[in-house]
Amino acid sequence: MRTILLTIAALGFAVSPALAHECPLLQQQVLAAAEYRLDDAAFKAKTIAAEGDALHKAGKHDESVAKYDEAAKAMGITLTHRPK
Ligand SMILES: [Cu+2]
Repeated sequence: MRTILLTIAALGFAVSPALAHECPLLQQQVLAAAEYRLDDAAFKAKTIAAEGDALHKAGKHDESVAKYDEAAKAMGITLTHRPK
């Protein structure tokens, strides 16, 4: 049983990057940076990040990543992308 679970876990790791892309990681970074900021830039970034989340859920991951970069730029931060 343990071996089966480990195999499933290993398969999940192998497959998930292609499926999930890095959008959730980028969203985390944007929201963490915006969390305690009340300025317009952070508000704008959260709005753009919400659009990015919608694109991610629609399966448009490249467009989603671009949105998160736009959100980060609005706040003057740089996101750490996962190496390709
Ligand atoms: Cu995505």
